[in-house]
Amino acid sequence: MDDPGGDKPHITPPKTWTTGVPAVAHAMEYSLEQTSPRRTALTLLNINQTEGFDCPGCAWPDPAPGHRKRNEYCENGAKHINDEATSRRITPTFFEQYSISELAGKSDQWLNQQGRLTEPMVKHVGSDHYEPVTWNEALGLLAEELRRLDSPDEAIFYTSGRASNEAAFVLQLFARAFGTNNLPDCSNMCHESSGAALKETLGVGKGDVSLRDIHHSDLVFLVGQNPGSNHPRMLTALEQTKRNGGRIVAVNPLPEAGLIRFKYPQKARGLIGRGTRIADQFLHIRVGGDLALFQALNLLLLEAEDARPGTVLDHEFIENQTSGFTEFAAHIRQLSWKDVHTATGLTRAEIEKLRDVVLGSERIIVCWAMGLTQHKHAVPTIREIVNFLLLRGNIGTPRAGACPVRGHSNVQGDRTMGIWEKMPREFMDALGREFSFTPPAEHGWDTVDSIRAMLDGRAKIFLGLAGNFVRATPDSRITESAMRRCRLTAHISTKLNRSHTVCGEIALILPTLGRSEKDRQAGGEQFVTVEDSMSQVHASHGRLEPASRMLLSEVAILSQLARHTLGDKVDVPWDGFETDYHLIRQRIARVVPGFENFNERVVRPGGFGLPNPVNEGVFPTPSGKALFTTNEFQMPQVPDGHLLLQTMRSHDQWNTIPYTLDDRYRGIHGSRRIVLVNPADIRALGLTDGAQVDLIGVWHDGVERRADGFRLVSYPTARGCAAAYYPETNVLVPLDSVAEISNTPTSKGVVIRLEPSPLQAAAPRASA
Ligand SMILES: Nc1nc2c(c(=O)[nH]1)N[C@H]1C(S)=C(S)[C@@H](COP(=O)(O)OP(=O)(O)OC[C@H]3O[C@@H](n4cnc5c(=O)[nH]c(N)nc54)[C@H](O)[C@@H]3O)O[C@H]1N2
Ligand SMILES: Nc1nc2c(c(=O)[nH]1)N[C@H]1C(S)=C(S)[C@@H](COP(=O)(O)OP(=O)(O)OC[C@H]3O[C@@H](n4cnc5c(=O)[nH]c(N)nc54)[C@H](O)[C@@H]3O)O[C@H]1N2
Ligand code: SF4
Ligand SMILES: [Mo]
Repeated sequence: MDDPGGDKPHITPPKTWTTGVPAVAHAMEYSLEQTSPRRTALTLLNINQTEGFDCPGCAWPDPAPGHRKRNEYCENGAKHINDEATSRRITPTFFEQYSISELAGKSDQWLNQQGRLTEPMVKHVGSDHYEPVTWNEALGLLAEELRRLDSPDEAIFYTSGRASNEAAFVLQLFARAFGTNNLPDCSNMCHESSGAALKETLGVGKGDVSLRDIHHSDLVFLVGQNPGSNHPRMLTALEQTKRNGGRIVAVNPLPEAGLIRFKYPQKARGLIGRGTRIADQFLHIRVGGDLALFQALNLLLLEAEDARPGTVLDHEFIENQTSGFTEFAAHIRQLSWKDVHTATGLTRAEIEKLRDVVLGSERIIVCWAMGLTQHKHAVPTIREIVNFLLLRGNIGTPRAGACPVRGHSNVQGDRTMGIWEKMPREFMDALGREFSFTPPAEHGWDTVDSIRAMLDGRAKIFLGLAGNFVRATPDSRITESAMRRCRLTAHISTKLNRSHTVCGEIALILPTLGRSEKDRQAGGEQFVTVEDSMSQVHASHGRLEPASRMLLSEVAILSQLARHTLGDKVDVPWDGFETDYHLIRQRIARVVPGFENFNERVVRPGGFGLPNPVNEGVFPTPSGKALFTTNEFQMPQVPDGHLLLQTMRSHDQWNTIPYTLDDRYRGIHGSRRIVLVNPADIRALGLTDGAQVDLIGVWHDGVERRADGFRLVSYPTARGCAAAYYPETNVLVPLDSVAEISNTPTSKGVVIRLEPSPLQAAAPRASA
């Protein structure tokens, strides 16, 4: 793939602080490159305002209505919104000019930079070009192919977390009325491990912490998370925590800028001076060492209790509200400090210091993201964090709890709406009752299983609601060949991406409105709803003129597709849904618990919070108690001469889409084919800083996985570890390397070796 300008990286020392004036300037620069000053101003004035649209960036919550600022967004939110609001357009002439094979040779960045998709397009069997098609023809064709399948289970309906609640509800209803639970989503690659661990131990697969809890907590852990780039406004909340006297501990193999110091751009204090120091303690852990760390911490707490009985553990809570403590404690007491040191790279003294911080804190919150969820032992790691929180009664009480920080702005809402290949029985029964049909009983395929099914011909049609499936998924080459084996691939998208260029025999581009745009239907202007990382549900009103008059909303596309495919086979008012989204919300209110009087409550400024029984001290587990679990000690196994690679985001990208080739806070400029390695490891491997290397994935299936032409950058990452950007390195993540239980690809635990690159700098890249 072309890598524009990727050959001349410029490396500067990593930053030790985030945000402030440069961040605002960078946001404006990118926005003005994409669109006019007027449109930029309009988008920025409407982000995260009660009458405006929800930021399409991450799922970090907004402050309560009376507490919002005029500019309630971060640098990256501004970039994400203006990437959507761009004035650039892709018209049918573009697809005449470029064949699909040519487009498949372009970089992710180039494809995104071409602008908004404006008209439905089709690629017919045998053709290498997309050509214009009417909506009726496009949806008619897709419906006909769906009806021709031998079984509804030969179809896959993927969702990425930007889709609204309304679109998600309609999609899952359509898929189930059609007859399948094949509803994989980006969550399968994201927080699936969090959901699995929390559901098992606490009975609810979501976090139990509010913004207010964060502000007033005594101690907040940030584990496996880079908030300075990926949840920037979280730093504002953490600054508040610190002002209220709380402390912060960061656990990360990289000393990320946002974990160290933060300058707030909208206050004088952020513009001058040194800003707020964020982390009081930074634990420079090895990749994959977090299970060992929390087991060690739990052991130290048990020993502190032995030394001063009755002063450390919350016995009343453990006795009345939990089960499994005795087995857990017996197991933890066998922990070996040698193993802990090998797994974490931390000294006992560092962990003892952490214990002292914990002992000095009454109420504790643990926040985490992809650094924990994308490991083979992700679920046990998060279960061990739950053990840690339970020991001192830090669950189900204010200012404390578990906080999986979600990625996509509505990824949590999509799940609540039923986007899941294995929704629980109660949901399926309620759905069936409401619409008088019997939803399929068998679980569907998640993302990894969907790829396997496409590979061996069990799946024939792929429809994506948002997202970029072939770049988000592991083992890029294998996944692309899986997609190419399909009879039909179709994508409901705002922007062009690589998934549109990796086609089945027939392919469709179904262009749609973005969240920033006015959504006019026969029943008047519509709004949609979303749920943030802290279970707050609120409305999002588009404010811009649509990018093209030919665009349909996601709800309209899905409702029309359902009508084309199912006719009146099920008792669903698809037309009504398209005309007036209140009618969808009425049905959601009757199917999904917590959404009673949805239409009335969601129009209140700021919306409403979904109830979480854990906050009432109720644990809907089979035993009615919170569960201590016994987790076998595990750590990644890395042979000598190899490194453990984590694949991560740069500051200037949105998931699979790089906006620029810079990663400012880490001091990387002008290239993404960079691998960060500790200087001692570079020496030990006999390599030199700045060398060109290939990354070779090592897995036991004998397939060679290679990402070539990377520049080696000496960087303060933990020993034995390496870091490089996703999606360029997805080619190295084996499809079969997945987390236990959650089946999440192990994107943060890839065993690699480095080889000096045979092709030196200048040659164009051939690999994905
Ligand atoms: N600007 C921007 N914002 C985003 C996104 C984006 O692409 N761009 N994506 C959104 C989405 S969908 C998501 S899920 C979130 C992701 O948000 P993050 O989870 O912050 O994203 P990653 O870049 O994957 O970063 C993982 C962090 O975990 C650390 N890490 C890696 N391995 C380990 C480990 O084994 N242990 C520990 N303790 N730390 C580890 C890395 O050094 C890095 O700091 O961000 C959301 N927000
Ligand atoms: N190696 C590795 N792989 C990973 C990860 C990792 O850390 N490392 N992270 C994983 C994670 S956490 C996630 S969440 C996934 C992300 O995977 P996805 O969610 O599938 O990918 P995105 O890059 O967010 O999708 C971008 C595309 O969404 C479309 N889009 C944007 N806005 C809208 C909209 O409003 N409506 C519609 N219909 N389309 C829209 C655009 O066409 C855009 O090109 O990737 C996963 N893959
Ligand atoms: S923190 Fe996330 S949701 Fe908030 S403005 Fe930034 S990108 Fe948007
Ligand atoms: Mo994500």
